[in-house]
Amino acid sequence: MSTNLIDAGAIAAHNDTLLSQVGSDYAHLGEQLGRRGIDIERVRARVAAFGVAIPSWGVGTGGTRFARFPGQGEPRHVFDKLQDCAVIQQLARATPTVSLHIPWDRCTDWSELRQTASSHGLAFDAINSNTFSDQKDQAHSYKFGSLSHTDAATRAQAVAHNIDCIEIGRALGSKALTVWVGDGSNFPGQQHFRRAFDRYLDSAQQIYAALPGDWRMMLEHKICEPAFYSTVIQDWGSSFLAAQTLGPKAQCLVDLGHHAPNVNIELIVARLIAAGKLAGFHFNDSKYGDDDLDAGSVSPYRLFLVFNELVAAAHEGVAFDPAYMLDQSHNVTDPIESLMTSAVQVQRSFAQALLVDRAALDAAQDANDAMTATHLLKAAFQTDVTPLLQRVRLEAGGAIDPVAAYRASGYRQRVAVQRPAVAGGSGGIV
Ligand code: LRH
Ligand code: MN
Repeated sequence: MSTNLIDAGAIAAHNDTLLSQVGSDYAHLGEQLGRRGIDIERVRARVAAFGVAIPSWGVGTGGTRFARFPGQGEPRHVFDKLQDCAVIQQLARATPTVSLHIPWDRCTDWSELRQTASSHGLAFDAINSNTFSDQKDQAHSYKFGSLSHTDAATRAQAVAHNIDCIEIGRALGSKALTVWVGDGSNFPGQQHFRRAFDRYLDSAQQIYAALPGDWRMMLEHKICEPAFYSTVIQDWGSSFLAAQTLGPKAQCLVDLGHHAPNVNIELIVARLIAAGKLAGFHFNDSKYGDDDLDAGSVSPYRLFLVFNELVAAAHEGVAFDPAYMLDQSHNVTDPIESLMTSAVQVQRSFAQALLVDRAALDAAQDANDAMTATHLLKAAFQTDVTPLLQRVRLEAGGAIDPVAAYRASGYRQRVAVQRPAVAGGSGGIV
């Protein structure tokens, strides 16, 4: 059983104050769903089995290019980050895995890290490489790119780093490598689009060749930033082309914030599912650019529509196994509170998508009855599944209200004493 960083007695006392309320709300929801031919216990079992990975880089306070304002008790290293992830899992019970980023999470003893994680009841999801920033005493700079750089030695350096990440992931029990590159250009004419893509493919093929048999390579597209005229893997089309070229172990990762405003992301998800190329997700929310805001905090209906595509495909027996991960930057909130709230929001969108009357929707679509079709989606989205999510947490030993239990625990104040204060400073997301 994992370590209890929050006193289990305090969680039980917290839950006791809400037990009867959750009981009656859950019974009422069950009755409502029953009238719609939905067995709440079946939905609860599906939701209880659902988990989303925490980005290790999200447990520290994030920032922008302008500034970063660290909070109290900032994690100092990957072991502090794991401890904070354990608190999130202990209270919200929806995040059994952590996605690491190298070299931000570099440590000297990976087996010790793996043991620490399992002592917290945590495992490792995809490992993220980083060829978008230069490390101290790095031979070749990534200023003008990495896997697609015009200089062969720089490309080789970037390939070697990704292969190093695979070795680290193997030591941690991870089964996937996420490759996001910032490669691109800021001026028309600066980059030869086709040659840059060919160089990227040549480098990616060398990384692909180093993948263990049961691993996946997740290619993450992004419309802009840090390059602001063109990006080598700019959209799902470029990512799909690359994944097709590389082979069956290469798939496309959808970061919700990596698209132009108002792009229909749920349609992209449907295309990638149909092509057997959906790797998974980096969930977050955005209003303008890659804002990395908390998932579902701005457009919860959009998040629901993504899950509607996932649940519809699974319902129709399409075989796919997307990785669910958060990727957010917490600039003004306690990261632990944001990550718990976002994990529950993602869980909520999945639960709501399970409530869609698929047979009625299929019939309405076949009959071109647009009003009935959209009403069927809204009926699911507008169902308050809070009592179901509370029940899932309660049954799993978590807190009915994770943020309230977390604040009552004084955990942040406790780690603030153990972890020296970090001065504010220049920008950067971590
Ligand atoms: C790029 C990105 C990528 C990570 C980074 C922290 O914007 O979404 O997934 O490597 O954020
Ligand atoms: Mn991402």
